[in-house]
Amino acid sequence: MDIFNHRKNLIISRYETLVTRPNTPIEGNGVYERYVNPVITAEMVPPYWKYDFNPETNPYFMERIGCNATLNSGAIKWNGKYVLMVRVEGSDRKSFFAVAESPNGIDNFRFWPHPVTMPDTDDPAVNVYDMRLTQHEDGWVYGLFCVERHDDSKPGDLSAATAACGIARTRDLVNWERLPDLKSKSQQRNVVLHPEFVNGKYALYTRPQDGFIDTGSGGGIGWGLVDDITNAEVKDEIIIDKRYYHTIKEVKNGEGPHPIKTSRGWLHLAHGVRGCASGLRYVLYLYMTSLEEPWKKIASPGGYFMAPVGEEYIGDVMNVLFANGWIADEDGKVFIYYASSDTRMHVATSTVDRLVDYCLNTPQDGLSTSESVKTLNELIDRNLLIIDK
Ligand code: M1P
Repeated sequence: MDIFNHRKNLIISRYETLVTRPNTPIEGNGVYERYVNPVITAEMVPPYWKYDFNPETNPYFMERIGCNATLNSGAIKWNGKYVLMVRVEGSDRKSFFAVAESPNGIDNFRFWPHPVTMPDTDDPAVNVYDMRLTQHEDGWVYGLFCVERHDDSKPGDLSAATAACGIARTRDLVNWERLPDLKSKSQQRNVVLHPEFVNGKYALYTRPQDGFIDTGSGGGIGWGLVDDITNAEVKDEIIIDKRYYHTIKEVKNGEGPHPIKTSRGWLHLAHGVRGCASGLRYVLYLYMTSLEEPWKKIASPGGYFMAPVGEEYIGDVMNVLFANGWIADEDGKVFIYYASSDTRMHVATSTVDRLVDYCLNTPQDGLSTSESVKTLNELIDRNLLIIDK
């Protein structure tokens, strides 16, 4: 067989093996189950996105357009399928959005034929990433994402960038209407649209930050109301989930996907960041807010909910878990889609009941060693009474 057909068959067969391999859960700590395989990797991007399939122009069947990573994905249940809005990063470092769907949420994810063609605003971005999908009660599906541009106030610095919140909406996940970027007093990343109107207005979870990387004086996850989503402006922002010294969110934090409505309150998934000798460490945590007043925190379990394990530590940006998508099924099952080390996508499953139990019954961070040991001793003493019997 000639080299073209030999390589074409090999690449297609490897791809088919990967996208059809079954995934199985790993028994864990009772709060959630991880799965044996990642759900989407750069190798699961369709071969016809990477290779020129014409033997005349590509006789060696060489890759023409490389894919570096598949990461931080929004999620939505769509026509009965589990759909991810994947951040695909090319080997040229540019990210774009592409939809992948699975019949069961844990394996057999396949990309739709084309990536998303996202319209630009009058001020085109250099890079876009990390879309949060919200099926809003106004009838539209919104995608809020980070829009990155060079910071032209620093002409000599090729690493100087600015972050803003891009806003677009759709009715089919294919055709998008781009709205003006969010106006706010500071740079923004990790902005998320709440699914319901609050006091008749659109509500946003924000993450005010002084610079592109540093949150600086930005105190944590913010909350602001917007009168008109077609010209969105946050005039007043309050901090609803603060950063604290010597916690998992000392350096920064950010809202994940939009919260899930439960009978006990809004259930939130977020990421927290702290510094260590090897750089920044990103972990996931949960918290809850009041049903009636979603800006008021009612539960704040201490520590992280998920942190990297095994190969999750390794990738382009080490020691990172990041989540901006989850799906709650009507039967209460929850699919948590998270990326590890800015490289690949995974799923973990749980239920609304278990996650709410975790939030309401995990001790809060007492903010000192003494308080942590006191809390631990209380559990041990209660347990020893039971075990000794
Ligand atoms: O590299 C880790 C993450 O860094 C940023 O998140 P944050 O704004 O909270 O620091 C984002 O660039 C995110 O995409 C990335 O995964």
